Amino acid sequence: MSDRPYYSGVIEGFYGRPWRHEQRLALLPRLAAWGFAAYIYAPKDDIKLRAAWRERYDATEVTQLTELARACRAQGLRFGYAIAPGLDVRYAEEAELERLRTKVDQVLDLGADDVVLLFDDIPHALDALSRERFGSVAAAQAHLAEGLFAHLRARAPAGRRIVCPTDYCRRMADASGDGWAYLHALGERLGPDVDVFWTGDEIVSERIDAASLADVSAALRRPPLIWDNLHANDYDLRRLYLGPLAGRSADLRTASAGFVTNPNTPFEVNEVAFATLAAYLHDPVGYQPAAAWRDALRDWHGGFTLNDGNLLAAELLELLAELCYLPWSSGPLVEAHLGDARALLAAAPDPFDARLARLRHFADEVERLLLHLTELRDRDLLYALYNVVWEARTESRALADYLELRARSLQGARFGRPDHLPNTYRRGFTADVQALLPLDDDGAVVPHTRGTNPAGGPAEGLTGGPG
Ligand code: GDL
Repeated sequence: MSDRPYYSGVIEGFYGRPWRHEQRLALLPRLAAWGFAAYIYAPKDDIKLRAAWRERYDATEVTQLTELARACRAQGLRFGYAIAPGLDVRYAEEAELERLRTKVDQVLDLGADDVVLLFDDIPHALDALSRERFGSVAAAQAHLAEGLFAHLRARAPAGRRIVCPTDYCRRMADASGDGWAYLHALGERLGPDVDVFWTGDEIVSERIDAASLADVSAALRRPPLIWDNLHANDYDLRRLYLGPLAGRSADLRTASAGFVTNPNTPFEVNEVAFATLAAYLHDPVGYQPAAAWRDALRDWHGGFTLNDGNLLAAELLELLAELCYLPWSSGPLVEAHLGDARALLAAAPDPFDARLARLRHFADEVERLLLHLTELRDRDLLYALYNVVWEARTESRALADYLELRARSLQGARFGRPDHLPNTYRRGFTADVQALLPLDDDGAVVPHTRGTNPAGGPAEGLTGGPG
């Protein structure tokens, strides 16, 4: 076990549009109130953090980062700054280490507490000179890290120093051939005061527990610091995650050096991710996802004021969160509706089946949700939710309509929805490829073969067809 305090908080570590300065400033008091220890600035698309990591921040950026550092301090939060030189750094050139030190000095000067060196999502390859000098990626990265950290130990001894390895989850370590040797070599070379990030068995892990950390802790010679991507949505921007933290065991707390969450890219929709993580970290043993989820929604509800001054109906907020739940499932009631739809599709058509009426009502409710959301006073919140709820509305209506037609034994009739231009619904490059490569129930690709109906969606006739 490490003698350093448990590290907890939020890492703004996703791809896509970074949060705005005012948003970060607004977030910090909330993070402090939830009891988190730190905020880490790590947006992949701050160009000066990754692609142009050698470039110094300009005067405006320095002013903002300084304000951020001050605001963290005022809230009793640590301010972590991440830098990701790995796309093009030449490890063997000492001048590169000097550039890294100079850049990191700039953010320490403006008040950063902790420094994170990111080696995630970079090629597993070294330039010729680095290969010759270091022989392995681990040795090259450790040289750069320890070169930087030796400087930081002298300059900012109270700061935390964190590395994100190139293999940062079990799947990657298993897949890359020498992944475990890489982690072992890194663990051997990094000072014992350095923390190492780990996202679990997967990049987005359904479960993380102490047992699953045993071998990686041994390889790294330290308990990892959990970087949780449970609520990250940057890999599929058609989705949002508003379900509770779940699948993180109580024994994880003592088996890890800390826990930070990398949440949904849209700033406005992370209340549930943060509040439920806070509840879990506060009491990992007593943590109940369903109860924490309801508490979080209750606290978030005040943000859903409509134009007429009333709040969005509580059951609609719950429906919203159920539609956008967790990566592997919708919320329990929405799953029940999906189960009804599957059962109806498998049964003989029956217009009096009660499930049909329930699905019609469900489509009406999703419609009502979208309608009321458009009346939100917080327009940024609406825009963050818009696409996802719009699609949910369109698809739940299509499902109800299709099942209705089928129940009346009219499914052979081609119909297009009156509000769809012919052949525009579910089209575009990505949708077209998804139709060519549909998934089976286990998520494996089953290529569409001529004459069969692609899996994964209501069948014939819904698009109106090209003619
Ligand atoms: C990743 C990236 C992260 C991204 C996340 C989810 C890590 C360590 N790195 O691979 O920036 O937001 O997946 O897509 O998780």
